[in-house]
Amino acid sequence: MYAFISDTHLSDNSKEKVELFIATVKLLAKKQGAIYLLGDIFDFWAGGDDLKYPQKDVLLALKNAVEAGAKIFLITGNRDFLISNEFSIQTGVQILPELCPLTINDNKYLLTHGDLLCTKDVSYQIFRKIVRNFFVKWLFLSLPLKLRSTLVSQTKKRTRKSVNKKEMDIMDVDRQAVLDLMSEYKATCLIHGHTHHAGIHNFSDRNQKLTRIVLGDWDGCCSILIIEENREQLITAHTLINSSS
Ligand SMILES: [Mn+2]
Repeated sequence: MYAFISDTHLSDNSKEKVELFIATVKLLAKKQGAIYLLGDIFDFWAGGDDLKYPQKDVLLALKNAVEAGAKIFLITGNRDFLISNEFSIQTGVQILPELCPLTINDNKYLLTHGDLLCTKDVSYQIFRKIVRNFFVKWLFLSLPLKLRSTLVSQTKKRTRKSVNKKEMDIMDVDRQAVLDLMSEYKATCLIHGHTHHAGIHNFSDRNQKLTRIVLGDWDGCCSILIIEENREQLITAHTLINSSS
């Protein structure tokens, strides 16, 4: 069983979500599944030394799941791109590149967080390039944790303001960017999150049938994509847990 989750945005004011996430990971580990975390699992990751709630609990849950036999992979999102190898050492979770091909039963999937696909949001793409620069990351991580936390909450406030002003269309994925990446990786199904608009979109390009599966956030539908026996199902974490109890 393959499970895909993104945009849980776990933080210290989302205890219910944290518990649901931990229960989900535990259950998937029991089923010996492969879990793909596709970014923005944490509302913000300020560095490996920021181990207050919920980071500590989540890390422990992931470590236990790996020890119980689950294979867990993670692609970072725009909120938790500072997750580093240290995280991998602490948990046993394998960190994947921002674009990751995956073949399941001869089906070619491409996994990504999704922010890379929003090419119409030019100001965001510039910001993305700057903050992901190695030197900028190093500089930020060498600041004291308290200062990093202050900077993070200020940036979050500012982003919320600018997001409110931007049109929906600009912040959604760009069709051409999707087609280009899928053809580059010869993928027939793209799985991503980031936009929080859960759904399965079937379309075609040059006579080829393609699919784009968008994972939802965990404020609304708490979505999980399950791929099992060649079947793709977008369900809620609650449905998964209830169906197994
Ligand atoms: Mn995101």
